Amino acid sequence: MSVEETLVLIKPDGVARNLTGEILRRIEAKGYTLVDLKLVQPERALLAEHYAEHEGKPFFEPLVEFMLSGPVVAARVAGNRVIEGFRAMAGVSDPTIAAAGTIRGDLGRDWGEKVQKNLVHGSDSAESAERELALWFA
Ligand code: RTP
Ligand code: MG
Repeated sequence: MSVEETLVLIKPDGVARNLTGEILRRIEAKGYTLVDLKLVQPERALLAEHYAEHEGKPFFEPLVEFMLSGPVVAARVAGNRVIEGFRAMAGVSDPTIAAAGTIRGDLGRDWGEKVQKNLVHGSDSAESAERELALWFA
C-alpha cells in the first residue's frame, strides 16, 4: 500500500452544473477518503500560485478568469496511489476525447477555444500535491 494525499478541485463549471455530488460520489465509491472539504471563492493570488507553471502561456489568463468565475470545491483526498488514480478517474484534459467512464469523458462538455471547462483538477505528482495542498488548505 502506498497511501497518498492529493488535491482535487471541482472547477466552477462542475459546481455550477450541480455535479459536486456526482464527482464526490465517484471519489468515495472508489474507496478514497475525504480528509477535508470546502466550498471556496478563490482569490486571484491563490490561482496564480496554483497555476504558476502555466504563467506566460496563452491560456493562463483565460484559465485564471474562468477559475474566478464562481465557487470551487477543494478536497483533500487520501487513498492508495490516489494521485495517479484520481488523474485516471478524471481522464485526459480535453473532455471531447476523454475516455468513457472518466469524469471528463462522461460529464465534460466542449473544449473551448480559450477557456477549458473540464470540471476537475487533480495534482499531477507527489511534489505538486504537497505544494497545492499547502496552498488550498493553509
Ligand atoms: P489540471 O491541472 O486542471 O488537473 O488539468 P491538466 O493537468 O489536465 O491540464 P494542465 O496541462 O495542467 O492545464 C491546466 C488547465 O489549463 C487549461 N488548459 N488549457 N491549450 C489550452 O488551451 C489549455 N491547456 C490547458 C485546462 O483547464 C487545464 O485543466
Ligand atoms: Mg495540471
